Amino acid sequence: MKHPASAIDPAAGSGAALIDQLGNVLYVGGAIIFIVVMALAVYGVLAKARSVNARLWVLGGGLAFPIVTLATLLMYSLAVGNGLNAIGSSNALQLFLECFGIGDASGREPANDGVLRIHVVGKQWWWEVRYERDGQSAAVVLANEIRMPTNRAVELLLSTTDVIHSFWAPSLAGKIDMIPGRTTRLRLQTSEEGSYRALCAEYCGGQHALMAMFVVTQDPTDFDTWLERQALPASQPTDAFLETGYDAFFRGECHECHTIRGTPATGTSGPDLTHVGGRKSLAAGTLNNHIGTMAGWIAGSQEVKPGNKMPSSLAYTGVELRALSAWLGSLE
Ligand code: HEC
Ligand SMILES: [Cu+2]
Repeated sequence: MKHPASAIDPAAGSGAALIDQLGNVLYVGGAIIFIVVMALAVYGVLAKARSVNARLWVLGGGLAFPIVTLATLLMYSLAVGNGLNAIGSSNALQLFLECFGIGDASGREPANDGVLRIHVVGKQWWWEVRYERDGQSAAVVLANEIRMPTNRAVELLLSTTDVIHSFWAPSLAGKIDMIPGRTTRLRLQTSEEGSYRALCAEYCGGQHALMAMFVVTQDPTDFDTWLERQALPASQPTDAFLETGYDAFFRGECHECHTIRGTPATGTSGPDLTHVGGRKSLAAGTLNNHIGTMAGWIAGSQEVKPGNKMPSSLAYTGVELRALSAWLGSLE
């Protein structure tokens, strides 16, 4: 199986794959130049002074060679960097040749048509995720998980409400900071279905290491089905047990911090829980999502992630806690 977060084993057709190709050229090129220079140094020590043409070496090896090599590498890396913002580019060499007018760039779409926009807001220590639909910037709100269709460009608009965070999905794209007062942009695209891990890559306080999430890439039809479902309000409890869970939620302080669309819970300082049961992880990639971890998180959030902004809820009985966890788990 593919590694979920590896810059050297990137998802096919992604920005990370372009960066990987660029990296390989630089590593191999650097290694070859190092070997040649070392060989020349040894030769210089051993050879008789007279057999060396000093002028040729200074002008050729000291001036012409670095200028040509560095200029070529600069153009190559600029071409790749530019390609990361274009849609449908998959090959670093092709992008480089296009700088000289070689090859066909006409299949490339202009930057902004038909792009799916997703807002990602960094918080200490979780991620709010909002999908734009029909011109609405918050048509679908969730947390700690991004889903996107394969073979389609997605534009992330990244911001933060507190300190600097940094979004890095190593298998999919380069890293970009989330800076207070600014919106940064990052393009994601891949042809490969999978579940990739993203992490916060800029120290942002005590639980920085537990600020991760998943980027799930899926078939466009599956994605559309998923997005339709995310736009719906939460389903009502269907039996007495889930009803107990629902009541437990509203007896506690949960609704002051969490929104569950379709219920009276409209708090905004914590993640939107409308479809929390359908997510892969809890608490920003910290726990796999199932009834056991849900109960553990509710009763022991401060043990799992000390200092995070959700208090542990110790007032529930075992049955209430189980029912509450089952109800939240049913919100898919
Ligand atoms: C004071 C505000 C606050 C209260 C009260 C609160 N939470 Fe939270 N909750 C948060 C914050 C903030 C997070 C994100 C924590 C993190 O991952 O760093 C969170 C995370 C969660 C998550 C994980 C969501 C995800 O997608 O990762 C669940 C589930 C949850 N809370 C359920 C509850 C329940 C149930 C209650 C009531 C017993 C509750 N919360 C009370 C603020 C709150
Ligand atoms: Cu962070």
